[in-house]
Amino acid sequence: GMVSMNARGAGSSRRRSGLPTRRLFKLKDSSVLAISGGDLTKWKGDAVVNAANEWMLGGGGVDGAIHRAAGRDLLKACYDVEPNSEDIRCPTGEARITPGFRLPAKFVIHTVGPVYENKEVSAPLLRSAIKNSLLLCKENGVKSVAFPAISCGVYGYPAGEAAEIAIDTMLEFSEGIDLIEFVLFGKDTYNPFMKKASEKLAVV
Ligand code: AR6
Repeated sequence: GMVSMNARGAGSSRRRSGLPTRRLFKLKDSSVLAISGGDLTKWKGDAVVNAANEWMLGGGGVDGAIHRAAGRDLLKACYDVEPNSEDIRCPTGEARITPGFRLPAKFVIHTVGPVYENKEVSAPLLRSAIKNSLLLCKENGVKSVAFPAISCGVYGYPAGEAAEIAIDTMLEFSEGIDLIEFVLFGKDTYNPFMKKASEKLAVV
């Protein structure tokens, strides 16, 4: 992430300090999609989505930040998720839920996006990761959820392509969720995600 996009303050202080604007768009029914810049670990709401890996025992990027902020109890809860015979707790495209522990969010939804190969192979996996995260929200009464730009860091997904898939999937599966927010850590994701949302969605 970039220094200028650290999550500090909110509302009007955001603009004065040069932090990016938060914008609201209409999904379906009464669901709202928000796009903002900042640090997901500071986000207050029912759930944050973690861009995890298949082992679910932490890592770098947003995964590392979430584990640091939530504390060791999150690692214990992840460890307790039943692994398959290959020690995989969450196959690519699936999602698992744990408490948020010391995070302001009640839950963490851990999902694993694809390592980017090409549009044909990777798009269905990214779509599945987002769909399964939203289904877990519904099963657990989550009404507000924040997503990072899944796969857009070390997994190498081009941000514009990822934004398109994420927004399309949210349009399809947002029913019953009041607020879905992208909390984006740098211009490299904030700009393409804002552009796609502006093209596809009406503002609230
Ligand atoms: N808040 C919001 N977004 C963040 C934060 C934060 N605190 N920190 C980073 N990002 P990545 P991936 C952004 O690499 O590509 C981990 O090691 C970041 O700038 O975290 O899905 C896992 O353990 C980028 O735009 O996730 C896996 O092994 C976005 O989050 C692997 O990385 C996603 O970048 C997953 O790779």
